[in-house]
Amino acid sequence: MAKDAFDLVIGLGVTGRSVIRYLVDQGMPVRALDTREAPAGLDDLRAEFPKLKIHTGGFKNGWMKRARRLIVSPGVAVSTPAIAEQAAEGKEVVGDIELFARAASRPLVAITGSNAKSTVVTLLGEVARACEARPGVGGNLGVPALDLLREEAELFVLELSSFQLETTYSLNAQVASILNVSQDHLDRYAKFSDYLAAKQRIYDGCQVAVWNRDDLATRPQNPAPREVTFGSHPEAHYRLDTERQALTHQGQVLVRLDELALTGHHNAMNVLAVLAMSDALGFPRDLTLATVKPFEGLPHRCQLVAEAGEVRWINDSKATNVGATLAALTGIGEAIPGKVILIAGGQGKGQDFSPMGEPARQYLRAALLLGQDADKVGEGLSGVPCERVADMAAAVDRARQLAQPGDAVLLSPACASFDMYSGYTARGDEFAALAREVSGG
Ligand code: UMA
Ligand code: ADP
Repeated sequence: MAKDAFDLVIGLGVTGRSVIRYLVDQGMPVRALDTREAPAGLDDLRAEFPKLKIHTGGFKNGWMKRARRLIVSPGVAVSTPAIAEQAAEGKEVVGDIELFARAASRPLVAITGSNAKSTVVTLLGEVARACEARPGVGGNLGVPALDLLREEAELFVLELSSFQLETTYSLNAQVASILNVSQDHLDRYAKFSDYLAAKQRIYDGCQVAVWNRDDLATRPQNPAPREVTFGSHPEAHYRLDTERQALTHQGQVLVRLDELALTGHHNAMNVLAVLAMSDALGFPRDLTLATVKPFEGLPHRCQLVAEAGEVRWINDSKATNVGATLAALTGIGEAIPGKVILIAGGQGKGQDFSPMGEPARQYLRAALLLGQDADKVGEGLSGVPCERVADMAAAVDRARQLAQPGDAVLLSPACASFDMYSGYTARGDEFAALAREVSGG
């Protein structure tokens, strides 16, 4: 390496910090930049790495040219001209997951999908823990991947986003899975096929591919050495058998649906994926089933937060795309005696909301729409009474007036929250607090 060569870390968020920590630990020369003038936590970063050269407020031309390698955070598009120019000149452009993949010496389970990643990663992590496999669990969810290398893990379970996969070349997972694919992040991808292609990279070099038999976009485009499927399709290896109301493997019942704390078709798919991956890793079935059965799911995902006057208030703030809201609408619509009052809207990320129209007409009493793209969501819900509301308090207040016994008030926005909130948790927390208030605590 040339004497003054350095790696340039782009983006000073959670990922950038983990990359800096990792490279500094390796004794590698590193510099870092952020396109914002004053990224959050800059002072802490300077305190942690007093010698680190940091630039803020844009791409520093000289550094971009002189760096031997660019390590780009997932929130920064590699198509950004300043980065694309360097890549075109042959400079190596990678992300944190590529560095992780090159360094990790333990087996890896890599999981992506438009929805269900966090649920499946968390549950598989719990299964691995119950089986004493000492998993390091993280990635797009929770601990950034490179920080996991500091733990004494025997197995890694990573949630990976399409953004992370775009800059990854050597994943070589033992088990890899695309759980499902539906429209998302179209503000970042020119075409849906680009998003899909990013997701497909998860299978590169994998030993076992676990894919969704009901969703052919999840099938590896290049055949994997071993492929295992899940779904409700008759040919799925791990199958939701609606007649027997059970999850089966090769026709044998593994668990009845009424033994699971998780509910809804989408969660049946999630449990099947976990069962398939657990078997692929050779974990004992009894420990796996004992872990899976009582798992209640994560907060902000179809979570019951209040109930009064026979009205249920359900927080599904993590539904930041149409696919997730569809799962909630049908799952909850089918399960309750009454109708659903849907609270939706926010940043639409270029999605088409019309797939929500049919289940909305079937299950909704009304939709209360808020945020930047409220009108676009409303266009997808033709035939459903829609009202525009100013904020969450107005939405909850109006929902209280509309709700009848047997109904559910569902926050499932199908949109990102950043127009009004710091993130989906802040949005869900506000909804839950208001729901408890109107339900009498
Ligand atoms: N930045 C720039 N220029 C830009 C955009 C961002 O300089 O054009 C800077 C920001 O100023 C900031 C930093 O980059 O300082 C933020 O980097 P980032 O946006 O890549 O975010 P991180 O804090 O590194 O968090 C990322 C993931 N965020 C995104 O992919 C947007 C986190 O997923 C993830 O938990 C974390 O890495 C650890 O792996 C969040 C997420 O929303 C939860 N992910 C998306 C999703 O789940 O839908 C993909
Ligand atoms: P991700 O990490 O991919 O965002 P989460 O487990 O956090 O996934 O769930 C995100 C949203 O997707 C929630 O609204 C949840 O109810 C919904 N969801 C969970 N599993 C599925 C599935 N299999 N299909 C569609 N939506 C799902």
